[in-house]
This record gives sequence, C-alpha cells and structure tokens, in this order.
Amino acid sequence: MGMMEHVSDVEQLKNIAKNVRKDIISMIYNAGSGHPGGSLSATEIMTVLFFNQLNHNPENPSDPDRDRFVLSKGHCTPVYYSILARCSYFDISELQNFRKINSKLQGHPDKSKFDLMETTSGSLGQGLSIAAGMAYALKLDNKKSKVYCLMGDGELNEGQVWESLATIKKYNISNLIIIIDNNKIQLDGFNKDIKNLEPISMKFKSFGHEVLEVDGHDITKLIETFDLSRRLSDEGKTVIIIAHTIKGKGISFMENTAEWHGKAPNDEQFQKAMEELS
Ligand SMILES: Cc1ncc(C[n+]2csc(CCOP(=O)(O)OP(=O)(O)O)c2C)c(N)n1
Repeated sequence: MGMMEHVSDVEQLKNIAKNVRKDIISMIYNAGSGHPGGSLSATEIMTVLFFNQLNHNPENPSDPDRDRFVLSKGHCTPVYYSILARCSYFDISELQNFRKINSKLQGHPDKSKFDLMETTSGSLGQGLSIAAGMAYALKLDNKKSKVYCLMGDGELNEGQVWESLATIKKYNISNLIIIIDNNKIQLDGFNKDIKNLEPISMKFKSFGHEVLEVDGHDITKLIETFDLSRRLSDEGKTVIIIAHTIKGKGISFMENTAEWHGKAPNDEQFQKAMEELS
C-alpha cells in the first residue's frame, strides 16, 4: 500500500481536468444547487495537485506520511469531491449524492460525516489557520509531509487570513504551501469593487513570503511552479502561489461573471455546458 503514482503526461492531465469539469456541472445540476464558478477556476490546480504533486494514498487515506490538503474555500466541494473520486477514494457514482440529505458529500466539507478531508471548512478565512497549525505540528515532529492550502482571492478579505500570514512567518512554517485561486471575482462582484487588496503579491512579500505567480489553467506551468514551490519550501521558505484563473473557466456563459458563483444550471444550460465540454 504505497502513495498514489504521479501522472506527468500533460495530455492525460488535461483529460482528467475535462472529466472533472463534467463532474462539476453534473453534480450541481443533479443537486439543483452548488458553486460552479470557483470549482471550474480551480480545476487544473486541483488536478495537478492530486495527480502530480501530493504524496497521498487512496488505499490508506490516513497514511501518516501523506501530504495534507485543506480546502479553505470550502464552498468548492464539487471540484474536490470529483478529484477524490477520480483518485479512487470512493466510487464515482457517489458523486450523484452531492448535497443530498444524509449524503457524505455535503455542500461544504464535513469531516464528521466523511473522514477523507483533513478538516471541515466553509467559513472563509479559517482554513489557512487550521492548515498552518497542522503544518507547524508536523514540523515540530520532524515530519517530511507538506500541507497545501487552497484559498479564494475574495477570501483574502477575511482579517484572520492576515493574522495567519504573520504567524506563519513568525514560526517560519515553511512546510505549508498556500495557493490563491486568483479569479478576481467573489460572491457578488469583482474583488476590486468590493474590497480591493491589489497588489496582493506585494502585500504577501511585505509579510516576508516568497510569491510565485502562474497561469492557473496551464498544466505545464502549474507543474513547474509546484515543483519550484516544493524546492523553496525544502529550503525553509514560506511560499504563496498566486494562480491567475478565470471564474467559470471552460463554460462560455459561466466565464468571468459573479452570476455563476453559486447557482445550478437549468436543463437547457446543462445541455449546453456538457456540449461545450464534449
Ligand atoms: C465567513 C464567511 N463569510 C461569507 C461566506 C459566504 N461566501 C461563500 S463563497 C463567498 C465568496 C468567496 O469568494 P472567493 O474566495 O473569491 O471564492 P471563489 O471565487 O474562488 O469561489 C462568500 C462571501 C462564507 N462562506 N464565509
């Protein structure tokens, strides 16, 4: 029972990402609710993380040597559950139960129902603090495992995030790698109109962190950037990756609009979305 073998073939990874997008649309359509925009923007990030970067073991989810993953933007369960299913943590047919009463696959990750995620999440801003605590504990125990934390850019409006970023520097929690899904849109509008934090890269640097920027839909560049982040982390640096993405990526009428932050497609929209992905 070893760690999952990594996939490095870019075409294969692209194909996985395409299937994940189909899962996202189908799950939200079936449930009649959910968050397509931020799931579609994070699809390549999540595909590369789970199929190419993380050391993790679907045959033994609590393998003590696993890397940890925290979905701080907890509303984006469609992409997370699809990836977990496609890594064989559970059967793909289970995705049909997304957001159903008594299902394990609730709208936000619920560790009490489903022990596969490292933590419950969904209240924005908290996941980073939890991930930092996990990483610090691993570091104190001299473990090699890394902790990856995926955040939204709208989530950065939460003050707790900046408290964590200061704490992460103070204790040099360098086994934590933070990824910002920088799709520029939050629940009901563009970040720049709601609470503009740009330039975020300069803010992160001023807190003492290494900042890497990448096109969050380019699988080859994501692999290179994640490889580099691992090396920097091994050198004792605290790393934040800003992944530039498009909210709703892959479905023409969902792209770059807040309208599809948290809404299910109707029958016609579902057909159109699936056609675009075929
Ligand atoms: C503390 C808290 N406040 C408000 C919400 C409601 N909410 C859910 S998603 C969201 C917007 C998040 O935007 P962003 O982090 O950019 O996510 P993405 O665009 O990647 O979906 C909000 C305000 C929440 N989940 N938690």
